[in-house]
Formats: sequence, structure tokens, C-alpha cells
Amino acid sequence: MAVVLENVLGKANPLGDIAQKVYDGVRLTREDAIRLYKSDDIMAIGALGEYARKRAAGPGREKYVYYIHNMHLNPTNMCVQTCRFCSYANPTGKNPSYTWSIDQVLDAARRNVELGIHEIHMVGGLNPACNLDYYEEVLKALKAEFPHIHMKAMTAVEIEYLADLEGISYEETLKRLMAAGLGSMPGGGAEIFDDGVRERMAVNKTTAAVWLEIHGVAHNLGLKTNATMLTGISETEENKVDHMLQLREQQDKTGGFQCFIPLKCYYDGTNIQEEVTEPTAIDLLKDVAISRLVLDNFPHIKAYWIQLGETLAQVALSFGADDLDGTIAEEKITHAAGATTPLQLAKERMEELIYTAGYLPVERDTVYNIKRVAEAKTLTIPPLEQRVAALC
Ligand code: V47
Ligand code: SF4
Repeated sequence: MAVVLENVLGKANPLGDIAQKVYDGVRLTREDAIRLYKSDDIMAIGALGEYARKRAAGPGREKYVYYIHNMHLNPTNMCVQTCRFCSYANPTGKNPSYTWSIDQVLDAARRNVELGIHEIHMVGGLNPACNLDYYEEVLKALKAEFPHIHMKAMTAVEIEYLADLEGISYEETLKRLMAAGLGSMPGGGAEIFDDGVRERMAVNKTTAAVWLEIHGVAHNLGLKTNATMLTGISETEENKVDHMLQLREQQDKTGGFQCFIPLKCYYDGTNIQEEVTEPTAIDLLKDVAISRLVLDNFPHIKAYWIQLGETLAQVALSFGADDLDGTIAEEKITHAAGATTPLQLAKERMEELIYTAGYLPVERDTVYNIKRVAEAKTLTIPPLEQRVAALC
């Protein structure tokens, strides 16, 4: 095993051959990734993730952790789908359904644009009242009033729905939305690609093949996109590895993914809790580290603080993540399902989280152009083992 990793993992670590591959830049196989999931040596897995993160960052950027000042905007929570993990759409009593007019969308944006955001992350339910004309109008109205704001909007699931409603191709749908102001696509709707999990949890939802095809079409049109993976919905470790391998293969072909975001399911308002195993903090850290190692062609891995919580998100930065997502002025999807993370993290707090995890805050735009690198600070940080032990 290469000396640099031997120092971190110790001699004769059973993961030594995988460590050697990571050091040599050799692509990990399905079996390697499954062995990592089955291993209990969480500190070794984390050390490999951190090593791969530093190498992907490039010289001089080893300590960079990115974030963006943004808001979420969800114009409708009415949806023709019935994903069993979703408490946001098709709500009952406590969460009334809504569909915003263009003016209501603009009002919601205005409240947050005043705070100085650079990105609107817009996604919504599949609602026949919100067709392609509606989204073209929404995008045009937002861009007319806020030309400087990047619109990261529309999941592959929404693109499939709008294209089917209009009877046009995915390419035509994306071209019309781009002409109206679409700047990039978020990674939602991927869930777990395995057919069995989809059948149990999100029957009739966009298939893996179509999700990947739409991202490929977007990449070929010059759009950057992201990719997610939702855990805690009855998936196996093998399912997670296969999910990552399909993303890696797509990225080899079309190259437009910027970032992978492992998500964790919240269960309030759902009836799935008895059929699933809730991921532990260690499972979530493995998702971060193993995705960093398997997705060797993805530049960024996100620790989505809204779902992980601040402490686990900070530790995830030492397991391979290099992005904390955004300040997020409003979030509905995870909060509808019981997340209690405070909304709207001020930029100062975001930077403090990054500093006190031992990294250097870098404010970015949606496509990872650097807006500002914060001043370097030297802080005394408790040892990682201690911080991981506190999570268990
Ligand atoms: O696709 C649905 C998930 C996703 C629940 O691209 C749930 O930068 C937890 O995609 N508990 C939407 N999760 C969020 C998303 C995202 C988030 C942050 C950044 C980016 C990005 C994308 O939320 C959905 C679904 O997988 N979801 N219900 C739930 N109960
Ligand atoms: Fe609809 Fe998306 Fe919720 Fe599924 S996850 S019900 S597609 S809003």
C-alpha cells in the first residue's frame, strides 16, 4: 500500500488493495465498492474519501469547501405521482395544496432576492395546471425581473412529464425552457435506480433509463446537471453501488454532471417506516465517502446540511464532500417530512461551519465559478475520531 495511505490506514489494513487503487488512480470495481460498504472500518473509508477529495480539488484548493447563497422555490405541491416517501406533494389537512400564479412566484422570489441570493433552485409537483407554457412564463418573468439570478430548475422527472403533456421530445422541451431562462438542472428524481425499489416506493415514476437519458440530452445541449441518490427507502448496499455505477457510466458518455448529492429520507407523513431501515450516521458517511471514490469522474460531492444536520454535514467534509449546498432561504420537501434544521443559514454561519470543520469557505455560483475565497484561519479542531464517535 502506498506510504501516504499506509500512514493513515495502518499497515496490513484489509482495505489495503483498494487504498492502493485509490492512490494509483485506478477505477474501483463494483466488488471494491461493495467491500467498502461491508467494512466496519469507517475511519479508513473516510480517510480514502478525504484523500480522493483533495486530489480532485487540485493543487492549492485542497481545503476549499464550496457553498452558494440561494433559495428554493416550489411553485406547486400538486402531483400526479404518488411516491410513497414524499410528504410534500398531495398533502392532507395540515399542509394545504397550492399552485402559485406567476405573481405569487415573483413575490416569493422577491422576498429572498433582497437577501442577495445568486441562485433559485426551482422544482415542483407534476401538475397538469402547470404545463410547459406555465414554466416558460415563470422562467421568463423571473429572468426579466432578476436577470443576474441563475435558474437551476426542473428535474428529469418534470422534463419527462412536460414533454409527454406536449407530445414533444425531451430535447425540444429543454430547448424551450433554456430559451426562457433555464440555466442548469438539479439532481432530483433519481431516488434509487433499482427497478424493485422504484416499484415498491415510486411506482410509475420516471425509469432509471429515462432519467439518465434526459440528463444526457441536457448535457449535449450544454446544460450542467446534478445527480442525487435517496437512501432509507428499502434499498440494499448493492442497489446504492449500482446506482453510482450507472451515473459514472453516463458521466463517461456525456460529462455534464457537476455534483452528486446523497439524500436521506425523512418519514413524517409517510407510511413506509415499518418497511425500511433508517440510515445511521455511519451509513450516511459511507455514502459520502464511497460516492467520492466510485464517482471518480464527478468533480463535487455535496453534504446537504438541510438533511444531514449541521454536525454530520461538517464531519462529511472530512469523508470526501467538498460542498455544503446553499444558505437555502426556504425548503419545503424535507421539512414537510419532518426535518427540523433551521431554514436560511446566514452566509456567516455557513462559513463558520466550514471553518470549524477545518476547511476554507469558498462562495461559488451554480456552475462552480468562484465568487469569493474567505480568509484563511487556523483553528483548533477536535480529532475526527472524537467527532465521529459523538455521532454514534
Ligand atoms: O427528488 C422526497 C427527495 C429530492 C423526501 O441538485 C425526500 O443541487 C427526504 O433533489 N425525505 C429533491 N428527501 C431534493 C433534491 C436536491 C436537494 C439539494 C440539492 C440538489 C441539487 C437537489 O428530495 C427528491 C427526492 O429524492 N425527497 N421526499 C423525504 N421525505
Ligand atoms: Fe411528485 Fe416528486 Fe413528490 Fe414523487 S417526489 S410525489 S414526483 S413531487
